[in-house]
Amino acid sequence: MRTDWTRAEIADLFDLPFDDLMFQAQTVHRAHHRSGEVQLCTLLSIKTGGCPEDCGYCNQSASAETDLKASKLMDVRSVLQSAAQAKDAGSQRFCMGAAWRNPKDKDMPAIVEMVKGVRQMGMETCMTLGMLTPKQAEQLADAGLDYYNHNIDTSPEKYGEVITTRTFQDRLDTLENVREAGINVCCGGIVGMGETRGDRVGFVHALATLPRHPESVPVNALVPVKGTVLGDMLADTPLAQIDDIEFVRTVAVARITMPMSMVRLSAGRESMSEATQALCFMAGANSIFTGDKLLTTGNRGDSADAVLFAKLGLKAMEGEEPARAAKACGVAHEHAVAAE
Ligand code: SAM
Ligand code: DTB
Ligand code: SF4
Repeated sequence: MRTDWTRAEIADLFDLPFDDLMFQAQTVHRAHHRSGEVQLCTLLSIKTGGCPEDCGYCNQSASAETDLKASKLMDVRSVLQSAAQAKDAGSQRFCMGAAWRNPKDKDMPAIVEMVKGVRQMGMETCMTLGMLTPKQAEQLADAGLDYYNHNIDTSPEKYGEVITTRTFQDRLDTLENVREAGINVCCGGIVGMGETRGDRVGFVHALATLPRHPESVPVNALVPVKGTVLGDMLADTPLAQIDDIEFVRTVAVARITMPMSMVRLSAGRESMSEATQALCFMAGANSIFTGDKLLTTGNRGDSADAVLFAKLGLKAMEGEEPARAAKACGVAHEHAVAAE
């Protein structure tokens, strides 16, 4: 897979006439993925609020002026109960998120139990706990963690305007620790934070030129929350809101530049029209978060999604995603798809 994309090439993709861009994205998508299948993932906030980081979009930051109630790390039993519900609702992957700068070593035994318990239920596991040391990444790998989510969020240039308490390089360091430990990487970001087209180019470029593409790429549309820096900024300047077509373009360019990755249409679906979501699936998004809650904010809910899937003829993905299947049997990915 190409990891030598230039910014100019990515900018040219963004600039394509919309139907050419969509045609290219669909062509790449169909060469590497089963069309019409969407992976279902469920989120749970296992530790909410009171976070020492100052991410400008996040209502879980202690610096946000929201009425979100902070809570301690959930107990293992309650987490496993939620996971069982998610499995019954047809979810393939259970993603556990904590509002931490980084996990403390004293938290690791409970975290390890959560990973082991969810895996025993036959679901894939994902965690997002902030920065990890190499040792913590190894502990998670030993517990059997399948994916670790850690987003670069935006372009390297824009990053410092959004978060000041940790650097872009800190994020890359954790991603490297996760890779080194042999855990699959889930890494993406947020569109609609008042960034420029150039920032969106820089964001996709940073992902598509990582030494290995993330296996999952979540593309979030900012969920503006009152009391957060960016939520308030958008309320004051509605024109800064992302245009639907520009959002779809971002999904399409991510698909084209990272052909094997799962591209996840993540936060923001609740306020997105069905037509825009349909365009995102056509642009190569093939994974979503299910249920009526993301971590702390609302999501569309399973019945609305069932209606949308029926309208679009989409079905829940079963079995392993292509990138992992190819890795597991040690064959080039193209051969794995061709053999199906
Ligand atoms: N604390 C951990 C961290 O930041 O790495 C994990 C949880 S954090 C909530 C996971 C990701 O959710 C963030 O990196 C960001 O991309 C996304 N996110 C958070 N708040 C959001 C919002 N209001 N709208 C869209 N995406 C959001
Ligand atoms: C990701 O990129 N999006 C998810 C997941 N990774 C952890 C989180 C979205 C959070 C949206 C705001 C909230 O519900 O708190
Ligand atoms: Fe904390 Fe994560 Fe929210 Fe940033 S995105 S404030 S690190 S919970």
